[in-house]
Amino acid sequence: MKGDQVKIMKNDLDTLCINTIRMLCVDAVQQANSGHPGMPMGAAAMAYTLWTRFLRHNPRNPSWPNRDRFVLSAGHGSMLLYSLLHLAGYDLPLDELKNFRQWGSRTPGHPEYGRTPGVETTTGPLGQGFSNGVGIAVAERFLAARFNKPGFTIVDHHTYGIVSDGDLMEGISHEAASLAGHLGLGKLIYLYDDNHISIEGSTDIAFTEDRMKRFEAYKWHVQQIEDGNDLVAIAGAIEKAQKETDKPSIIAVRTHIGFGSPNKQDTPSAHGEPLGPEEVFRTKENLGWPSDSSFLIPEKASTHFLQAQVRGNTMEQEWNETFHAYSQSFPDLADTWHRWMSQELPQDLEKYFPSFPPDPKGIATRAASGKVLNALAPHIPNLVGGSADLAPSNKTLISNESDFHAGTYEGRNIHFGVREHGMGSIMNGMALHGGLIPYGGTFLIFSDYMKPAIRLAAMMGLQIIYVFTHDSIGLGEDGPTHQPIEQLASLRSIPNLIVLRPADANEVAQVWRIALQRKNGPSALALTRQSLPTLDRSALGPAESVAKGGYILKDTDDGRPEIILMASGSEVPITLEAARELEKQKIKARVVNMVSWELFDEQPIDYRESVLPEKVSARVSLEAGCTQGWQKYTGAGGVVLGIDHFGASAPFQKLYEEFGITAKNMVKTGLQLLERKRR
Ligand SMILES: Cc1ncc(C[n+]2csc(CCOP(=O)(O)OP(=O)(O)O)c2C)c(N)n1
Repeated sequence: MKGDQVKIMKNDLDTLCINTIRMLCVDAVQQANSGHPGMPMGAAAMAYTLWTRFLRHNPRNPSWPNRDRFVLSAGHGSMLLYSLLHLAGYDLPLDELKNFRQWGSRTPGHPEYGRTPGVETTTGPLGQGFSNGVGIAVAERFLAARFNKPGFTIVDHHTYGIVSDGDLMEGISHEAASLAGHLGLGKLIYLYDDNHISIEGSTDIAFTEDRMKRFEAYKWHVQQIEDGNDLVAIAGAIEKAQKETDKPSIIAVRTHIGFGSPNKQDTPSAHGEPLGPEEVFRTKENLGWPSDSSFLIPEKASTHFLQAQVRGNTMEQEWNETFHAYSQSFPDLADTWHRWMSQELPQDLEKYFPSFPPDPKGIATRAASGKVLNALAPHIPNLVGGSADLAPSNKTLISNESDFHAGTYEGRNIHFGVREHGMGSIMNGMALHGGLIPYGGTFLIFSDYMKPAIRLAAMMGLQIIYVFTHDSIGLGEDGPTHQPIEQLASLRSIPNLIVLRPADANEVAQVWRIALQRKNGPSALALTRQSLPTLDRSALGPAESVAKGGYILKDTDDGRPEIILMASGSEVPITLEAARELEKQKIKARVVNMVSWELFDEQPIDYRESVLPEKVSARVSLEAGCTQGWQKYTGAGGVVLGIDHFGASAPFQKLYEEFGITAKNMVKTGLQLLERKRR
């Protein structure tokens, strides 16, 4: 061990610290026999510079609201982040690093939000972190505009990230970069790990455009550094980036994947596999590190990194004092701040929910959604969002509110542009920041374009509201490319996402209530383009029952149906018509409105049994989408009516008729079913 100490002494403090990061990553990947050592080895120097000289954070309180955010977009390099968190003194003991990628550890293969203190977002799907960072920076600007007052800077932090070749190749980063440049998000600073290597080899095989010119065109501030170990150059570039307050910044840092490994540096094999015991030994030797050590953290390095705790405490203390003084001068704003940060809704919100009188002509549920949004928005000023260029169709615009754009960041209407994927991921970032309830609209069909971001929102348990309109063939003439078929089923298959398909205007108010109250996961509203009657509830189940997901909308006089008809959204009025027709034929039919499968499935068994009694096996469901999944409610003895093929371009009434989404078909099916059961 004596000899080891001598070797270490040869390093200056910076090199010692950087090699500490590198070797922790190498050792953890080797121990797990799985993971990605190369990226952390190459990016360690810039990460070290950022974390020890610039990042304003408090390892003792990872949720200090005004901390700088750090996003490791190249999530496969997770060990880099875990090493930094451990070394800076977050609650992540060394044993967790030794347990990298193991069951129950706080060091999963890719960073997972909520699992590890200090991890700001779940990354791994390349490009998502890049885009989340843009959303975080959007939230920072909005909150700064709303809360800061002369002499009181409450919100004022940077959003930093390390992004990789893969991040910059993915389309989503193009969308987010374009919007970030347009919005002039000057406090967003990315370090690009420009190591020229991805999995299949050199980036030359697939990625040869001038990336930095691209970013210049996006209106970013661009810098390049030739040597990824040149700490002076890196620090200088970050300083310059901080000074550029009108543009987001990217600093391309030429690094070397697997830096220090004699045989694997600059090769793709350093990307995603352990170096192997022999090469670990050689690498340590090469970097002047004790070659027989494992998970070594030299004391000098540890002391240096841990200064982050002292610095962080002081920073947070100062902020607390400022906030205390702010609370005296602006008590209402301070109170609002606390409510926003804890996702609280106004206590009197209930009285602002609109109700809609019965109306056979009715309105489209998208239009009702616009009315509900506009009735509630003035009372929920942290409800911030927009649409991917479809606001007039999605009815997502908040009237009498300004736009969020460069320089005027207090606006609540965000124009995401035709960038569904970027929008999804930016909303994730906004929610991750804290303080906002983001919502975003597009056509239901294009939920496919943002699905990876929806999935991550659900995984992270973020409160986000998706306003998906034009939710079926009911959109008519735009044809099969625009008509959702499998989208409802696809969204319903995502864990922790709830899909809500209301049947009339009053149910729209209910689904907004549910989405606003749901703090630990996203909600997707599926809304119609076409008008739906506003149901006369005097003889029907109340719209409030939507909270249970599925409920008896219309029952038989004695509550003992022979057949159960069920539907969601725009097919509910058709189903009511079918029930009336069956009644005329002396058949007792119950209509169940299945607004949300997820919420219904959460109900106690007794409730579910009361809605769908086991003994009534004659059941028919109707939904203008693919039939997949409805069998769980109709049972093997029931019939699922739906559309298991693509749509067509025609007026919607014609499409409903041609595809059998009619009361007539439901009645016929129901009669046949009863007949078969009688035989
Ligand atoms: C959306 C997405 N597609 C594919 C992958 C699988 N993947 C992980 S890393 C990687 C290559 C990334 O190369 P680069 O970003 O340059 O990382 P480096 O080789 O520098 O570690 C790929 C394709 C992924 N994580 N996310």
